[in-house]
Amino acid sequence: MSSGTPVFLAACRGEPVPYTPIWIMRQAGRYLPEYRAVRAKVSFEALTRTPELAAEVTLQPLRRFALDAAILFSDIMTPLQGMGIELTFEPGPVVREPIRTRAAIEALRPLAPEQDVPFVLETIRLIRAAAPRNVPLIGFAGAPFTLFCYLVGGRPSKEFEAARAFLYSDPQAAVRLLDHLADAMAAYLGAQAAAGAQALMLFESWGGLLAPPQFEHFALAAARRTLSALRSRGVPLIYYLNQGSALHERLAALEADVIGVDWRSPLGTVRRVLGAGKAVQGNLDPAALFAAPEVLEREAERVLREAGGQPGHIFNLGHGIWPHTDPDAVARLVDIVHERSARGEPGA
Ligand code: 1CP
Repeated sequence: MSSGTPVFLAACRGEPVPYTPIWIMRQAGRYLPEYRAVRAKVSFEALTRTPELAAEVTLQPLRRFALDAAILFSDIMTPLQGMGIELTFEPGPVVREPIRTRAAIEALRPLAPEQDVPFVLETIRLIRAAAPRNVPLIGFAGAPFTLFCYLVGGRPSKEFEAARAFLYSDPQAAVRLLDHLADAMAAYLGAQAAAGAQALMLFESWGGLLAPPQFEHFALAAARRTLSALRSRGVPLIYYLNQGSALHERLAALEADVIGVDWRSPLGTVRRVLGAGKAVQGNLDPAALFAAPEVLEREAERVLREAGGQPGHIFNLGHGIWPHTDPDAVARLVDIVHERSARGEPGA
């Protein structure tokens, strides 16, 4: 690691680090009383559209915990509003007119980030001006297929029946919509990097619903389109795949530096499947934060051990932190990860 490179960025690139960096998906959120105090006064949507407030809640967890990265406070659906999609957060995203026809796909506008989502770019500038230098800012977007699930399905769902049926009933139209979303997210993430985001992450929360051939043909092809367009930005690219245990072998050739892994797959297995060129991020079960301190410690050590004491591991949860988590458990987790990994145990 060259001196001065933040530990999180070095780990993304697979360089040796003095300790394993940690950040937590949804680290700005309802489990923090200071976040709830802000949300008591404004709606979620107003919060994401007011740069001073979105920057403030992004910074809140950094004041409490020695986290190694910040993540922009926004939502994966926010840029779609800029493309002419009407939606509300209830609290999950609900699309007023789900996209089901070729005409609806052709009517979608391309995204022009500076005009359509200037508040996101301004939020990034404010965070960069205020965040500690050794805590890089992660920008993010929804992966095309995950956005497709909400756009076609219309609302949160366990199975996303309408979206998955669409892949089979009109595969060409599905690819057209996915390509459109892939290009929009490439523009969106590129603008985030230009505004100061130091790593870019795609959330593929629903890719794990697909069988391997459909995952490859629809979800992965679209994600690849987005990531390839971002390669030249020179910032680490992270692809988080939820419920991906049957799909990891397909990710070895993806243009991402880091693969985010849910808690169902042991990191050792994932690393073997991905090969040496990729870093991994994860993958503690969010439920482990409810365990007694010694159990949490044991579980965190197990994740470090699975990661193998090799460079290229960023500690995280396997999915977003739950709203009723005790913040003190997060403080303990951050300390455990830093202390154990700095001592070189129990990885080696
Ligand atoms: O009213 C409220 O409190 C709104 C709740 C909320 C919040 C706090 C939503 C609606 N989005 C967010 C913020 C958010 N969403 C962040 C913040 C940055 C952070 O600290 O991590 C991020 C990264 C997201 C990303 C997101 N949104 C994902 C991908 C990650 C994941 O959870 O798998 C997904 C799938 C969404 C959709 C969404 N938006 C909101 C909700 C409640 C949901 C999930 C709906 C569902 O279960 O289908």
